[in-house]
Amino acid sequence: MSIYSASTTAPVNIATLKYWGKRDKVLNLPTNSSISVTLSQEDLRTLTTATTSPDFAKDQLWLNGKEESLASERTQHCLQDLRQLRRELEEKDSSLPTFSQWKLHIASENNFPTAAGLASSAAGFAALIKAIAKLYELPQSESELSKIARKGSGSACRSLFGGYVAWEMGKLEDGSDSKAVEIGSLNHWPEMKAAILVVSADKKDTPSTSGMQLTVKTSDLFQERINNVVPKRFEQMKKSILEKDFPTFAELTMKDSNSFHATCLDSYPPIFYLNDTSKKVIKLCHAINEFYNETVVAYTFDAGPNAVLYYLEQSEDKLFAFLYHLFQNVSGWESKFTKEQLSQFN
Ligand code: 2P0
Repeated sequence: MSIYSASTTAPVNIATLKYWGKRDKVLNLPTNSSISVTLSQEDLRTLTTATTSPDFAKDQLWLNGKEESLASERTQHCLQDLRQLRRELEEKDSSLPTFSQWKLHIASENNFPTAAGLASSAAGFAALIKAIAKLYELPQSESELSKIARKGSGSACRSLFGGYVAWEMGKLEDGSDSKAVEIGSLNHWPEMKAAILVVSADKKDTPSTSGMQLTVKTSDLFQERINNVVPKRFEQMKKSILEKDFPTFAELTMKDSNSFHATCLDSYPPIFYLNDTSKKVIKLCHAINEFYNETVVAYTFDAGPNAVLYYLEQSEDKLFAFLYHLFQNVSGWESKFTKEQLSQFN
C-alpha cells in the first residue's frame, strides 16, 4: 500500500487591528486590512498531519481524535484549490504520483484546551493548508497559501506566519491580492510578551461570521471605522511595530479593540462580547499605566470576553504585581507594593 504523509503546525493569532466585516462572503474578502501579533509557536498551536493513499475511500478529518465533517463549503474550497495546484505540478512532471486524484486523511490536534475559550479555527485552517501543501510539495509561498487559508476562515490567513503579520485587504474582486504578509518575524521584537486572561470559557454569544454581517448591514459607526479610522491606523501600527515603539503600539491596539466593540454595540440589535469582568480588566490596564505614568500594558478583546494583554518583558513584574493582587489565589507572589498603593485598585 502506497501511503504518503506530512505534518506541520500553525499558531493561534490574536489581532491587534481587528478584521470585522466582509465585502465578499464566499471568498472571505474583508472590508479592512488587519494586523496580528503571534508570540509563540509552541504555546498555542494546531498540529496537523495530512496523509494520502490511492487506497483511501474518502476524505476524512479527525479533530483532537474525534471524527469531524469535511463537508463545509469553506473546507471544500480549500481542498479544491490545493488539489488544483497539485494537478498543475503533475501535468508538468508525469513521474509524480497522482496525489491530486487520491483521497486525504487529516488528523489535527490543538495543544490548548477547547475550554480556554480561544478561537481555534484560524490555527486549524492554517495548519490544514500548510500540511497538505507540504504533502503535495507545492512551491507556493506562505503569502500565496494564505489566500487559500483565507477562504477557510478570514483570520486563518494570518496564521501562515508567526510574529507580526498584516492581512492586506486587497482591491480585486477575485481576491487574488487579499493576502497575509510578514511585517516582522518573532525575532524582530523579542521583548514583546502576551498574557491571556480567561474571563469565561463559554461559547461566544454571536458567531463571528453572522456578527460581522449584522454590523456591516446595520452600524453607521462601522462606515466611519472602515473608511476613516482603520486605513490610517493600519499604517501607524505597522510603523510602531517596525520602530518597536511600544507606547504607540499599545495605544493603537487598545483603541482598535474599543472601536471594534463599539461597532458591535452600534449593530442593531446590538452584539455584546465584553462582560463586566472584561470591563474591569480594561479599567485596570488604564489604571496601571496611569500609576506608573508609563505605558506598561495594552489589552485587546476578540469576539468574546477574554483579554489578551501585551507588555514588554522588562515590565512583567510591574504588570503582574497588579494581576496577582487582583487574582489573589495565586500563591508565591511577593508584592512589591504597599497595601495602600494597591488598595486603590480594589
Ligand atoms: C480578527 N475576529 O481579526 C477578528 C477580531 C474576531 C474579532 O477574525 O467568517 O473566524 O471565518 O472569516 O476569521 C473572527 O472571524 O471569521 C475574527 P470568518 P473569523 O481576528
